[in-house]
Amino acid sequence: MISLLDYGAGNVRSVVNALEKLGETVNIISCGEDIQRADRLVFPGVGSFGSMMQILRDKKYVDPLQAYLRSGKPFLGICLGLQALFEKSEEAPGIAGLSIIPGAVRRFTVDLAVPHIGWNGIKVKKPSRLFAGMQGDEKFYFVHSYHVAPASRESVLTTTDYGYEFVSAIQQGNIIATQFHPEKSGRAGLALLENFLGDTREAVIPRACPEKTELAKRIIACLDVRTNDRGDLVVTKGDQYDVRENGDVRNLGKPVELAGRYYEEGADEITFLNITGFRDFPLKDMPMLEVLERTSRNVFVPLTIGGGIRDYTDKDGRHYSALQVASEYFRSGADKISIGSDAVLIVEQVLKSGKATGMSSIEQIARVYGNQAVVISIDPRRVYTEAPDSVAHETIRTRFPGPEGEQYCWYQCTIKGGREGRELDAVTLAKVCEQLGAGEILLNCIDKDGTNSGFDLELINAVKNAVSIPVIASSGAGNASHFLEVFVATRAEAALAAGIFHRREVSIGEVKEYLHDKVDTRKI
Ligand code: 1PR
Repeated sequence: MISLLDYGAGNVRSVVNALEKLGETVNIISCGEDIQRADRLVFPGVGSFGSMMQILRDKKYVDPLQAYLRSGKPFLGICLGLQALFEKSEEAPGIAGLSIIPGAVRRFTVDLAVPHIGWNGIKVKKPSRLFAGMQGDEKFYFVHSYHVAPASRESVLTTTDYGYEFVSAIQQGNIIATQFHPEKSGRAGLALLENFLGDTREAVIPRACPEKTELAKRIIACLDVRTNDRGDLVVTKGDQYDVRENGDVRNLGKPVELAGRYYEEGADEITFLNITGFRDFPLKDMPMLEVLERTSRNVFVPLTIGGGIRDYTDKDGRHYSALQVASEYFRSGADKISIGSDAVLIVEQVLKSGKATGMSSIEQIARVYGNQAVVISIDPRRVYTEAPDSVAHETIRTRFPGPEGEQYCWYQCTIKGGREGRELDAVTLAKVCEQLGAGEILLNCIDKDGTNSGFDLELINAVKNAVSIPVIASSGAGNASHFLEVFVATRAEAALAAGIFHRREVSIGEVKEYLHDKVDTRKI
């Protein structure tokens, strides 16, 4: 039996799933006495430092936790569960941490995208049983804007490079804590968790630790999901967003099975988009919740879910906030949620009124679950224009002139799955969403979707150059070389594809093999 501290702020289901996969029975802590009684404790922190410490205080967990940590019993902290061990954090000035390890938590000061999201390596600084049987060149999944800075090097177990070298795991006696998420780090992460559980393993420094670690470019598989005319939930795929062929919704497989296949093939992340979420309320018969629950039992890489995340009033007048919808998704196994149509409407409102309300879905979800948990999915389409100043939008000079020879274009945001164009451009949308607290941009392109003709590099550069959060390039991948092209010609942190993977035209493994030696990716 292993105890797990869940203070109710995010996706702990994946940690429970990973521990259960390894044969453990998990006891969820529900009071301070449970902490005292625990023999082994896992603390997966989620959300923000300030709200975490507040909840721990309100629940009267701080004293028993400190007593547990001083008892010498095994402890594994994950992400904020590592940061909590320190005295203070720049994320919440004036709020004390558990102060078990001298030092502070600092925000990244790098000229790179923050949050630091994705798969990065580790440099092991002292022997630990955590690494028994490992090569040392494995990558683990990180998602954070702050990192710990211990006062002394004694407790440092691993470091990682992101702009500069930061501490990515600590070990002090039986206290082990990692900034990365083992429960989201595929096979390597499960092996590390197993080593934590098997406390008789020999302490080692793996042989092939890198001298410098690198954040891998991520390859993401995307599953557009909807109910077909027979009422079956299917993975479908559009051709410039038209998912019907001879009148029927294209059926490319079942969501849970397909996600499992992509995990095995080496996808670094999996995204589900409930593409009719804008018209069906996602919590009504909850098929996507079940998809997430079932997927997260066997898939140990990050899961994103989008579609229908917005405020909603049902036919009986009952109101649901976007935050409630998102919370259900997080509880069911999602690590990030993605907001499409609602983001466009929010930004229009902010631009009109000149200020943010603090109450939009983006702001509320980012406040509770952290910026990294909020992805903005943009569905833009090209609109050509003759001169950059003839429209009130961010335009670009294009290498692919329009039908009338127009040299310029802007990218019009759409809502409702591309059905409705709005007077807002993708660059402005991305910038405002970043200011509101979004942590990542999923950048689709209606013109390119399903065409197999390669990513829209001009669009990706225009958006990437306007924001400092990570950008996922999406739409148009037709072969492995398109992935190389997007990583060489733009600074996108990740590339997403759907059709070529669903139709088995190119596998994720083949993409990674092609990129080998050219672009750093996570090895399968
Ligand atoms: O607006 O918050 O309810 O979210 C709806 C979500 O559903 C949005 O993220 C929107 O992108 C998505 N969506 C809505 N309609 C469609 C459609 O196809 N008819 N799919 C749709 C968007 C685009 C990508 C696709 C890539 C890669 N699909 O997700 O996977 O273009 O495809 P490719 O590699 O085959 O070219 P809300």
